[in-house]
Amino acid sequence: MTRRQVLAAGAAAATWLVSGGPAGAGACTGVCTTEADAGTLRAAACRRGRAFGSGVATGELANPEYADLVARQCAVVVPTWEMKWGQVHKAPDVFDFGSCDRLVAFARVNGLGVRGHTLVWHRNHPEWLPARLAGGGWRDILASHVATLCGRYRHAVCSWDVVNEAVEPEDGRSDGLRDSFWLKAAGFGYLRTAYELAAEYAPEAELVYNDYGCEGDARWNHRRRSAVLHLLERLKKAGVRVDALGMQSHLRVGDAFSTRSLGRFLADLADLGVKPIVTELEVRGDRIRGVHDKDRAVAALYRDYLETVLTRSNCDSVVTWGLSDRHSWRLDEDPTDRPLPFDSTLRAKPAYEALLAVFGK
Ligand code: 9MR
Repeated sequence: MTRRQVLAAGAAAATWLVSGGPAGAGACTGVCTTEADAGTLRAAACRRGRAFGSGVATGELANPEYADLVARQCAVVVPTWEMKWGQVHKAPDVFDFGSCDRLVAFARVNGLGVRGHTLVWHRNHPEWLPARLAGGGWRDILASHVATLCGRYRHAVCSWDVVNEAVEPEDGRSDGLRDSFWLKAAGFGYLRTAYELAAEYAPEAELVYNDYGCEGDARWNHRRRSAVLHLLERLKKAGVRVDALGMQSHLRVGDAFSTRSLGRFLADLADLGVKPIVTELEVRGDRIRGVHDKDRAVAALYRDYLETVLTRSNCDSVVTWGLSDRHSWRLDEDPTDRPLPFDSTLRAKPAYEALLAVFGK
């Protein structure tokens, strides 16, 4: 089946897909091959036992040139939208896997792994969810959601963002947790239960806690780091499996950044037995004028940041939030920004060279 046939075949292709081959062996590095695609980000990362990938929306793959670029450069894809609760679980007893199945089928046909994003989040949820959780049935609702998604994609998803963005120090709680509708309905129990369920229904997958704001060196970054470490420690003490911290890595040139303090945070994670992975990387250069200077500055931060993470931890997966500037969510704020490795015409930029160089080290 060709890539385009798979995209057109939709749900039927996914049924074939989920009844297929073996599950991923924990992390997404199991999909690495380096033979056919020398010179790509995928090959450069795989050579050192790491997986490179990108966030993708199914609709973007309608462009064959872009689909080819993703298939060549990536070992892993992540649905940026299609797997979220609001898309797949629109009514309590109704699941819609149409666009998600097409993306997963694309991955399968091209030999790519899939990172699942995300089982629990306080955003992009269906309207019915908060009231139902508050009504007391949170455990059953969560169980049905996790069992259905993890079960359906058990043979495709090598790594799950089980919970996304559960800390918010600004909410003023002493434990640093976000005062979300999840927390209000279930307390800490929703976090613990989400990981217990994921371990049960996705036993072969890597289980990740995913969050933003742990990369930089501003005061708010330090507060977020503390809250994240506290949460991870609590989950570990509760006896649940959390394999990795997904560091979203939405970076911006000019923000406070220190390799030393990032190194300390990575050491703290190692003490907890939690591996960092990079899950949604892009670098905004909106404060820099001129394409040439902007591209250089963006590439330099890609290099400095990844060099720190890759040399000071056991990070084995780097995912950018899109490959081409054409698809970056950051362009909503500044349409002239250039935060991703390829420009809007799919030409490689200095950021791409920086990634290749860092992966080669
Ligand atoms: O890039 C994603 C965008 O297309 C979606 O509309 C949005 C809401 O679902 O989510 C964006 O991705 C977010 C990710 O899921 C979590 N971290 C922040 C990302 C950017 O907002």
